[in-house]
Amino acid sequence: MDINSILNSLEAKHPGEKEYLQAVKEVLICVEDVYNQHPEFEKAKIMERMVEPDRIVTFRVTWVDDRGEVQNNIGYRVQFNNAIGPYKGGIRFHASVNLSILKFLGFEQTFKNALTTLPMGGAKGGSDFSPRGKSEAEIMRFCQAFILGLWKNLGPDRDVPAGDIGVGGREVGYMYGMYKKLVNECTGTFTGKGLDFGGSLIRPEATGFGALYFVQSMLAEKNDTIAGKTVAISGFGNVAWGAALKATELGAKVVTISGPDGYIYDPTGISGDKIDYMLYLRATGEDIVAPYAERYPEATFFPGRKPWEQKVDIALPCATQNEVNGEDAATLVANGVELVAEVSNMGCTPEAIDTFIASRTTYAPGKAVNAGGVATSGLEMSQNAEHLQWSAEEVDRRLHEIMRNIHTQCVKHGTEPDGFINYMKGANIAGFMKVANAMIGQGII
Ligand code: 2IT
Repeated sequence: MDINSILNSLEAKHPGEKEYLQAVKEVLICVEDVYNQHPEFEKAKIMERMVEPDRIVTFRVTWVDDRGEVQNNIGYRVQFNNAIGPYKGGIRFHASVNLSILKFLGFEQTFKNALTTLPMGGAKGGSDFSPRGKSEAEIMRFCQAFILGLWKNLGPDRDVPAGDIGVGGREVGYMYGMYKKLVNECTGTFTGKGLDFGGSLIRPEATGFGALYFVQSMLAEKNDTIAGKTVAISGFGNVAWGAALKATELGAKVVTISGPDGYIYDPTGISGDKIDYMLYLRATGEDIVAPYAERYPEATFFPGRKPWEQKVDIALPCATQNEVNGEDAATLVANGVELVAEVSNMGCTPEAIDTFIASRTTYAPGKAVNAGGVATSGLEMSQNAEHLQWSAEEVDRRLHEIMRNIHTQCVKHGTEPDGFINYMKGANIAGFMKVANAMIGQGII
């Protein structure tokens, strides 16, 4: 495999798609050696096929706002790869959404879903619609209009969307409601649904819980535990909430959360009702964390800054892609951070990852750490298919087992000769091998 020629040709075909090219480059570098040991991959042009989505659907989403004004947004669904199972991945509603971001997310999702061991292919979708400041009625009308443009491409054995940034239980409910009305069938087809209409217990918590189970395994590998450690979390959405809950339950102290307006440092620990308050902050729809410091005077708000400047034992980026850059990573390392686990997708820039790996800081990528979310979506699909609902204990037990298994795969494929575990390499190789073998088994299609 000639990495440079694949990247050059992708750059020529998709100029300016920087997040997508960044995600592809990371995987190519990590799997190069393994790939070259398999002449059948080269012969079947597996890599050239894997880096292009199977299909991209784009559509205009037209809706009417509360003032009666007509609004237009763009909707997308990137069906990246279904070698392992139906397309599966979240929907993102955010002003920054573009094709490059959804292609990077769909590409990552393909390997992440492979790591879960469940039969799910990779996809991602979304819109440049910003939920910020929108009324409940506007959000419902937008979700319905979005599904009018997409429903023909979905189905329980074809493509099963879920939530992501800007899409939570409420939005999934509105999209699923419209989808069900159009197809007149109660097949699951969305995950992250409400508990009363086919949703799974633990799904809201699953991304954060799964991440902390993964962190526990990473620490156990170093004969360490999480109790008593200080943790910096970024973001204040669903993922940050689940991570804060589980970290606190396991005896760690969460000292930061953040929003687009800056970050909160609470040296007394963000626990108990303070974690519930994150949900309230999110529900206001204003996308700011500053009010936390007014409500809890022991905390300080740092406007326009990121939490990575605080001295902590563990850093958990839980907000969005590239939220930890080279400089942030250098600060974390200089302050003696012991472990960095990306809970957001591609939360670290390549410079940040280089800094962690060069300093032998224990670091793991989002596609391994945050796979508990989509894994629990897979469990929701199983429950829907058998028309049953499992107990919270049952779902949590399976989630725990899946995260332990992903950790084992990373260690198997990522342990370097000096004993350092390169989780990025391990996750990429394990995910890649499963997708590649599935593609080989299904012929040239
Ligand atoms: O990035 C992700 O894995 C998600 N947003 C969840 C996807 C899913 O289908 O549950």
